[in-house]
Amino acid sequence: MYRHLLGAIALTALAACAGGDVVRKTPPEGYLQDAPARVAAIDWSTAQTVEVALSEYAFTPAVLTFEAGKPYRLLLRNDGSSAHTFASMGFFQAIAAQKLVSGAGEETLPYIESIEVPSGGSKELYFVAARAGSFPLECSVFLHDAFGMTGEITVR
Ligand SMILES: [Cu+2]
Repeated sequence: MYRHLLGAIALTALAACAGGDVVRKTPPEGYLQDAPARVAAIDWSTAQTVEVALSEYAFTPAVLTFEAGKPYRLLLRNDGSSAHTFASMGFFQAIAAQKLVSGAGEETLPYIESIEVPSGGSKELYFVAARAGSFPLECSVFLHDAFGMTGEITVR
């Protein structure tokens, strides 16, 4: 209970400095504990770019597929008029993230729960896919998932 409370306080503090992103510097339970070694083993010049547009109320494309062992640059672009998030805990637990780049700078080796993209803005996530599976994707802004802002991510 006490541990959970501390975790919640730490998360709130981190979220406040990262422009709406929920990111931690040490791997929470369920995340890849060996992410730094996986990131170090990759030739990042071979990263394939995948672009996803966020808008009211959709991800385009809404179905994403990545191959385990391959590096990617996921470019999240908000074409809408309000902030949206790219939230998929299962997916974030299945990857080793090298860095999350935004206009404000970059976070290296982030353990991500949610990425927020402001209206008109973009963020880039460099990651290597690791664990196979299918994971639900949603925008965590109130009611956006109910309006259809959902998707699915597969790592194979
Ligand atoms: Cu949204």
